[in-house]
Amino acid sequence: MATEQTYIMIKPDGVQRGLVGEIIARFEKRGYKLVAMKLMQASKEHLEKHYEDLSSKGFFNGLIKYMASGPVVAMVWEGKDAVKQGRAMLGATNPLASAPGTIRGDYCIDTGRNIIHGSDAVDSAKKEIALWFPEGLCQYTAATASWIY
Ligand code: 3AN
Repeated sequence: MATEQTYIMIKPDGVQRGLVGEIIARFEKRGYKLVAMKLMQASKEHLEKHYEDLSSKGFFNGLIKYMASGPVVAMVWEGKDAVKQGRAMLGATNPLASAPGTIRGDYCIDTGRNIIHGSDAVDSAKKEIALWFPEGLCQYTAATASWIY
C-alpha cells in the first residue's frame, strides 16, 4: 500500500469545542505521521479557493462564513493509504450517517458543523496541501527503528 499524504483540517467548531487534542491523538495513535500543522484564521478568498468545486451549491456562502468564523487547524498526515483511511476515520459528510467510532459519528450531529475536513482523493490532497502549505512540509525521521510507528 502506497505512502500518501492527506490534508486534514479541524474546522472552527472543532477548535472552539476543544476537540483539537482528541483529533490529533486519533491520527497519532493510528500510526500516521504529522508532517505539517498550523492554527490559522483563513480569509474568505482562501476558503473560496479551497472549496471552489462547491461554488455552485446553495450552501456555499454559509459554508465560507462558517469556515471563516474562527481559526482552523491545518495539518498534513502521512502514511499508508492516508487519504482513504483519513476519510474513514472522519466518517460521512452528514454526521448522522457516520458510524459511532468515527470522528464525526462521535462528536457532531450537523452537516453544516461537522468539525473536520479530509481530502477525498490523492489529487485533491496534493492541491489542498499546496494551497494551505505553500511554505512546504516538515521533513524528519519519526523513529529510528522500522518496527516503531
Ligand atoms: P466532505 O467535507 O465530507 O468532503 P463535501 O466536500 O461534499 O463533504 O462538503 C464540504 C463541506 O460542505 C462539508 N464538510 C460541510 O461542512 C459542507 N456541506 C456539505 N453538504 C452540505 C449541506 N447539504 N448543507 C450544508 N453544508 C454542507
